This record gives sequence, structure tokens and C-alpha cells, in this order.
Amino acid sequence: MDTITLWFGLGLLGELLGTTVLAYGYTLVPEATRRRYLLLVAIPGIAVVAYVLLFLGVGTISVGDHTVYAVRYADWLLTTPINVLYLGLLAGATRSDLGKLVGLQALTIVFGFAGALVPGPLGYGLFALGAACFGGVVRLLYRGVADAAAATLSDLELSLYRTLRNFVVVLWLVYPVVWVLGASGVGLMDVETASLVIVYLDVVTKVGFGVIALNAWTTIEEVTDPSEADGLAAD
Ligand code: RET
Repeated sequence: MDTITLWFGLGLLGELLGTTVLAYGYTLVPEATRRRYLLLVAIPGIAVVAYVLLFLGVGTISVGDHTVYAVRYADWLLTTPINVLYLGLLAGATRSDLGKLVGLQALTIVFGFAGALVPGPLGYGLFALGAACFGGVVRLLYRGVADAAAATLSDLELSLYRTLRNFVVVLWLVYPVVWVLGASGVGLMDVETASLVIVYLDVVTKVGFGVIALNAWTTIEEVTDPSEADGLAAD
């Protein structure tokens, strides 16, 4: 097995384990938030499918002297808009802001994918468009959507919103850096290293996001649901 396939295999295990833990967590979160919580299970769940395909070597496109992993972009195209949708729903954002979040995040990935397929300055131009769309997502998460969160949420929920948002913004910024350093950009980072970094980040961002939310919701459930509090006291 070559190194990259090994990384994809480890990614698959990580996403599988994460999906299992988060699916179990469904029973622990407050009933009112369960429907929305399913989004958090779907995110690593979709990645399981993507990593099976990557592991099997399906969905690669050869562009000049490098390989573009189309399945990876397909995964991101589905999962990153779900991720920002969850943040928007948590914040109680307006429908228009939810639409902007999802649309801009999807365009970020589409432009990044197109840029990886096209060599030279046009490729960087497409990358820049993707980066601009992502800038729009970050702006919304720190302005309009954050204002909605501050206006509608309890202290605990607001602190969850801020934690998840900062987690997303900081970790996601590594992806465009890898795009530029890797084969789609200047080629300073070899394809094995780039794959390792992306696999690691994919697992941490997807599973970590869900686990932070799960942890916060079980705490919120305990402090707000009197029957749970009784249960705790009896323990
Ligand atoms: C690209 C290139 C174009 C500019 C930007 C990018 C950002 C990608 C991001 C990916 C996040 C992926 C995640 C996957 C989880 O498994 C498309 C690389 C800004 C933010 C979180």
C-alpha cells in the first residue's frame, strides 16, 4: 500500500469512529435540538463515503503532472456548507444570511476545485475568487450572524456559537494554505505531506466540531432539564 492510500485508510477509520460517537450522542442532546444535531452526524458520515472512494483510488483527475482528488472537493462541497448552516441555525440567523453562508461556502469550494484543474494565472485567479467567497463567509460569521446569536441565545449557547465559529475559522484557514503550497499551487509541499495534513484536518474539523457541540449540548441539557439534574443528584 502506498503512503497516500495509508493516510486515506486512517482518515476512513477516524471518520467512521467519529460518525459512530456522534450518532450515539443523538440520544444525549436536548430533544428540541435533535433535528439540527443530525447535520453534525451527516458531516463525518458523508466523509466516510468520500474516504472509501479515496482509499479505493476512485475519482482522481490527472492535470499536467499532478493529481486532483475530485472526491475530496465533492465531500467539501457537501459538508462545509452543512457546517456553516449549522452555525447559522444555532445563531438564529435570518433566512437571507443562511442562504448567503451556504451559497458563499459552496462557491469557495467550486472555485478552489476549478482553480486546481486550471494551470497558471487563471488557476490562481479562480483561487482568489474562492478566497474572496470564504472571506464573505468569515465576515458573516463575525458580523451579521454573530449579532443574531448575541441577540437570541442564552450565555451557554452564545459561548458554544463563538467556540465553534473560532474553531471553524482558524482550522479552515489551513486549507487554502495547503492549496497554495501543494501541487495545485507552487508545489513546495509534496503530495504525501499535503495528503497527510488534509486527512488530519478533515478528521479534526469534522469530528471535533461535532464533539464540541455534543459536549456543550449535554451540559446545557443537564443545567436546564430538572429531571436530568435529579438524576445526577441521585448518582
Ligand atoms: C480552497 C481553495 C480556494 C480558497 C479557499 C479554499 C478553502 C477551503 C476550505 C475547506 C474546508 C474543508 C473542510 C473539510 C472538512 O473535512 C477551496 C482550498 C478559501 C475552507 C473543513
